[in-house]
Amino acid sequence: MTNTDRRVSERASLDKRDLRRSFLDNLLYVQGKFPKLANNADYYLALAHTVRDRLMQRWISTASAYTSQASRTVCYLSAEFLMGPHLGNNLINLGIYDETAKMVAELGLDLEDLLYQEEEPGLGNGGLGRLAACFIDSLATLEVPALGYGIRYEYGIFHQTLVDGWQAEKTDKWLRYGNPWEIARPEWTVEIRFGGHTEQYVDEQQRLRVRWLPARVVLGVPHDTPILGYHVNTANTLRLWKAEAAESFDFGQFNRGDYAGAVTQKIVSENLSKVLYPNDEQEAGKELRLQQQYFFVSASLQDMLRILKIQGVPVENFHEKFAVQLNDTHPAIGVAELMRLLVDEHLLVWDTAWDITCKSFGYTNHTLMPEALERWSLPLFQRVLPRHLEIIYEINARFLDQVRLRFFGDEQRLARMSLIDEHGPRYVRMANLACAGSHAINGVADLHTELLKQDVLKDFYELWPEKFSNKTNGVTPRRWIVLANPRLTALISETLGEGWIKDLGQLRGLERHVENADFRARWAKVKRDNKADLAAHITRRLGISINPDSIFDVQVKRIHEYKRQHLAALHIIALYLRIKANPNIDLTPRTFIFGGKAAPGYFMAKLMIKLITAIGDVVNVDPAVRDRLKVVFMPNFSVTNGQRIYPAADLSEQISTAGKEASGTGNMKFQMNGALTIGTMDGANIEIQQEVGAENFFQFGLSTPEVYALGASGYRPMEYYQRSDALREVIDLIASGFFSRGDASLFKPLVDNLLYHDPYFLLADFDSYVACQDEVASVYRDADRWTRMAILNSARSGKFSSDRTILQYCDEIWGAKSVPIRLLTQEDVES
Ligand code: HBZ
Repeated sequence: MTNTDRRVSERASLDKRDLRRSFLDNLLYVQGKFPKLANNADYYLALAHTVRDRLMQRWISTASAYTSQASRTVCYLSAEFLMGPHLGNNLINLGIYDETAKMVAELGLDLEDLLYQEEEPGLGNGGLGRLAACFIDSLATLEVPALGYGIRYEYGIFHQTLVDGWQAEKTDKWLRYGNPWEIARPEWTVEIRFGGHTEQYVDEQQRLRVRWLPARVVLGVPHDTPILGYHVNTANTLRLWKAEAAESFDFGQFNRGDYAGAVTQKIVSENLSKVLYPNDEQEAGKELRLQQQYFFVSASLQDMLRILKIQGVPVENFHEKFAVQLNDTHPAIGVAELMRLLVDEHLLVWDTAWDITCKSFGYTNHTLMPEALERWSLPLFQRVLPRHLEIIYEINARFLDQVRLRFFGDEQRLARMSLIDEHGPRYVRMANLACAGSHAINGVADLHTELLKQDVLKDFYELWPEKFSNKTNGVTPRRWIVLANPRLTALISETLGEGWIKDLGQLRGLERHVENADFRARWAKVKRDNKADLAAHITRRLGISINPDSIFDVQVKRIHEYKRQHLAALHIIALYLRIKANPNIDLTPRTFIFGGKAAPGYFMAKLMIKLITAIGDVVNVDPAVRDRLKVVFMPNFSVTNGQRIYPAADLSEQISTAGKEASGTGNMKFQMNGALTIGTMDGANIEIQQEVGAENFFQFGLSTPEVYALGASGYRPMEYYQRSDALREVIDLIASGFFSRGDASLFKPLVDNLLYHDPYFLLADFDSYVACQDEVASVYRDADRWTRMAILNSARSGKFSSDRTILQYCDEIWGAKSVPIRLLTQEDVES
């Protein structure tokens, strides 16, 4: 080997000595530091580059295999990818986590410290964005050709701090110190057009065509991140688009002397990928959001057409090469954009183009809340995407003809199904566009899919029942067990071998060990150690001391009324009142841990955070409580924080109003890590209970039909308040100003909302919830029984691996198959 050859293979080598050499080299040549001067941030970046080098051979081998093979590629279009930190995950998937920990330890460093240096890419709000991240992990692990397409937001989800118990938002400057995981690909830049008008013309074949004359062009520059599968050679690509101005200066304006005006144009263009919108805000008027959606969808579809061309595949075969999945309606404009590209640019006839479009797209719905269904006001839409509005009118005309034939004379149905809402001011309905242009429509849990068919998408189901199917969500066990919970991973692997990591169903093997007292003791110790770690972290960060032997009762997720964090708050107050009434009461000690962000414009959610922190301020210091209750709100819940929290939880709170939570995925992360669930019969909770058995699940509350019936019969929350002494005392205590230093007005909006409206039925479910929590407390006292239940919960969590979910999408929607990757050698690459 020549010297250069050795350098190249050393950079791909997984051998510990080579890792050390590369690590120190990168510190020198990438960071420009030597050990004496280097800080942990330098060491993190040196290590990140060391790992990235080792991904390259796999990434190139994968790209090369995909270029030469005719396999179908999954294109997952999502406005959000909530990835979490890459370094630890890549070490695990490469199989060099332990080697690397030893290597850095020999240099006097702690791998965990280095991992925590990484600024996580928080390019998502919550479940929907995190689902996309779990899916691309599973696609790579299952060796399925796939591309994730999204937006490279310069600012991800805001950073949450607490100021006097209120949420405060700070911008998330995740790119501040650079991003070692991405590679910009300016050579594949595309142009995205906006605004202007259209005109008709006659082409050479004397056919009438439409030309779009945009007012503005923005560039989309792809930034690629390798997504390595677990213990495979497949490294797929997450391709995120950054917006740039078409010209740094508008020379026309510059020459006219308007330097500032020219620069303003540049800023306007680059705003497109500037910031992630926090959800739950009124969106219909947000022009920039529609522009963002079109920006990344158009860039992605153009990119697919470029790939098709390189491979010499005719555009007529687009759908054979690509399965394009719409992660909710945010990318639904893709239906109209693909039609435009095929008809206006590639000159296909309408019917052919429509056939290709419908065969390419699948649509996943993530919400039942009617107010969350996306729609854009017609004038706004017309202003931003004039050509697409014409295309949508044409799709709509043909679509409604079909409906008219099937449902003769049913004018109301036509009005409901139209892609244009004409009830008042007119809107484009994105869910209707997604349904019309997709061959497959799916919900994300059994109940959710049933409710879609019966309610939100009923008309579409009646027209096309064959398009509908369920795909229950899942989460990746690589990040949520192996990386987050090394102690549990070691115990399980010692017991079952390592096969479970890629085939989570194998966890069933743990059931055989439930009756083994030694195994139970080891299981309990893992949980106890994880709890001690989290307790220490909380004490360090928040100065609250915590008893690791108390029940860790955890609710982490976005803050929303339908998720009912305030129901948990009412329960805490009920326990507090019991102590006040009877100071020596024998109460099972509990630590309530909350985490989650509220949309900045969502007043009630912010007030819920304030209520929780206010309860903590009282309960945590009241000597009468004698440390039996602690209330902690952990600021800035994120993927990174989740990785500390799930492994330490005893009890998982999944207490949404039945029929409101499409699926939930946090519920699955808790279950895998051996927490028991207290939950309503909502979303995937139902399937979790089916798997673990009713005897291993704490169920409470109204069912969906009961919620509907109560709502229809005229729900009067005040009656529940009057009937239940415990409930009345709790509400009265909040209303009195006890938790707000005597200021009775502070929580009045929340209290009044519960007493007079209570749209999420907290008061109706309160007694049932408290009784169920009493059962939790009593079971917890039997430590052995609790541990058995915890083991069974993990053992029966196999269904909720995202590998299972992805295999179902591949078989039933995408028609995609695995393509194993052979590692290219240095000679292959150079020849
Ligand atoms: O998607 C969530 C559902 O609430 C949850 O039940 C489900 O498990 C999860 C994955 O299927 N939905 C979201 O997370 N939705 C958003 O984050 C969202 C983002 C932008 C929006 C609207 C919603 O404009």
